[in-house]
Amino acid sequence: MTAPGSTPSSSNNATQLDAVIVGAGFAGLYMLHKLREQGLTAKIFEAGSGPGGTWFWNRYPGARVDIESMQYSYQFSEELQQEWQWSERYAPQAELLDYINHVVERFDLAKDIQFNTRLESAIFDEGSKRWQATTSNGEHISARYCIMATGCLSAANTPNIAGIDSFTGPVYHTGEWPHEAVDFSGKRVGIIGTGSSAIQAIPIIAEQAEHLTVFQRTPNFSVPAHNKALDPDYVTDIKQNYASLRERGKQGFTGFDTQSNEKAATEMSPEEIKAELNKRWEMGGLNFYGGFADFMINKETNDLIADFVREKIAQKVKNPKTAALLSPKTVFACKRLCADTGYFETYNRDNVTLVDIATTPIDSITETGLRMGQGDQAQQHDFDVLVFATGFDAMTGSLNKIDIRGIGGQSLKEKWSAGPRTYLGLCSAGFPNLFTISGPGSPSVFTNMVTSIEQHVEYIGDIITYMDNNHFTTISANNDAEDQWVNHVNEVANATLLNSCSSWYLGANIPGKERVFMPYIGGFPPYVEKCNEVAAKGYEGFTLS
Ligand code: NA7
Repeated sequence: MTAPGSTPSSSNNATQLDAVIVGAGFAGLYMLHKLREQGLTAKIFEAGSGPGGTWFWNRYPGARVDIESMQYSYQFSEELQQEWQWSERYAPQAELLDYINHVVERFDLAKDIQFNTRLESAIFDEGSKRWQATTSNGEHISARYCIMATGCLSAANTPNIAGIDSFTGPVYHTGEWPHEAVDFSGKRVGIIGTGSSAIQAIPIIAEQAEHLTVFQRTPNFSVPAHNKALDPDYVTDIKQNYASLRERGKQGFTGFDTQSNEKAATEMSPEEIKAELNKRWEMGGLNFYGGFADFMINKETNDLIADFVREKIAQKVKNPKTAALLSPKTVFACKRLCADTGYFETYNRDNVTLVDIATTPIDSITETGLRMGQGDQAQQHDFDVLVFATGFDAMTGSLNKIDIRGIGGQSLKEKWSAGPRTYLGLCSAGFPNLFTISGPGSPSVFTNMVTSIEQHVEYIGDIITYMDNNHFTTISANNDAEDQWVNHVNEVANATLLNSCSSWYLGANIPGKERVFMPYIGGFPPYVEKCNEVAAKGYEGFTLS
């Protein structure tokens, strides 16, 4: 075993580390910083050629964060949050990447990151109690801890459509966008998907392209982002008392401050409800989540919001048939709410066509476009460029790409074949010293990801300190604690309306994937309280040995 503080070394051709970290996004970078501060040797392996995770890969036109930048940023360093200047309410992808590069430089992280390298396998060696990992470059690593900072939305999903390779023009996926600018001018563009990525990209592509055809399977709820340049006085105000905003964020259900109304709609008069809806519409973005305390559990309240947004869509889109097609039929926020800038208005342009692929599904991709329906019903749509905005194999996709094997050679992918099983979203029984940052079963995507990541990183750091102080070699989640947590995650999800649609939260967007609600939707504060209780009881539910 490598003692904490030792330098990485190679023995038996394996690089010896205290911790191997997979992924150089927000999670991996802070984990590296944290462990180095604790005196451990750690190294990040990252498939991309640079840091940034989500913000490295998702470079599609219009990509920007949907949580306000003053909150969607690290809070572990007061100096960092004071010195960084966000220019817009919702930072665009390029600025987020600048921020991440600044963090890498500021904390001198690059020397412990290996880019262009995928972790291919991580096998727990029961004899040495160490993780033995191999990379895409054929390297071997031996580490006491294996920390998966692989992200919740990192494995891009390209649907398996017949003839997919036959299209002769350029093909892009929003989640794997090229680094060089893509010029759509004078081009006929086809885009498949109308989720958050498409809703951000469509208005911008439509401005450039000769013609844009949008292939929609399910319409989504979207509210205006009201993005704008940040007022310097507002920024100064926040920075003078950043801690109080951060504290309000942590007290909020979602881990960010939405200026929540604590009342359920049932406790409000019709006038109050109307005023609240209008207020939320004006606030814009995911602040909509803070309008009514009962919108996720009470169908009537949910209908009020859904009808309100549907009415707004009908007002924005001139062609009533198009407006009806764009009008979501699902429960509000059953799929993640989108925040847009001129999305619905884009359909008023002459060069944009909306095509319903729910009624007439895509049959195949052809050399010149795609074909819908079959026989007499078949329709051909031609374009020069094809964009897949078809999302991700969420929460488990990036973990399943790695051959992870724990006690007795058990594969994590096999263990999770009927849905992911974790204790607190952090550890899975039978996989000692393996941690997932914002893994399935943690609040993750239902919260401000950066806040959740920081909580996980600090919690993992504390576990490691506890183990070192008490001379423990391994920590393992107990089966019964895991069962109870999985049941709790399911119970909480089942009490909401969110099981009622085919969202990526449920894995329902991936054919063949078990339909299980993966994130923990009990709220950030109760989750943190549970984690803290577990720690206070000497990591109850874990076996330390
Ligand atoms: P999403 O939200 O999963 O959206 C993917 C879109 O692609 C959605 O409209 C899907 O329709 C559509 N899709 C997926 N597969 C197909 C096939 N086979 N045929 C036709 N249409 C398909 O991904 P995004 O990248 O937009 O956003 C992911 C998250 O990133 C988002 O929630 C934010 O958190 C940021 P469907 O709804 O499945 O019918």
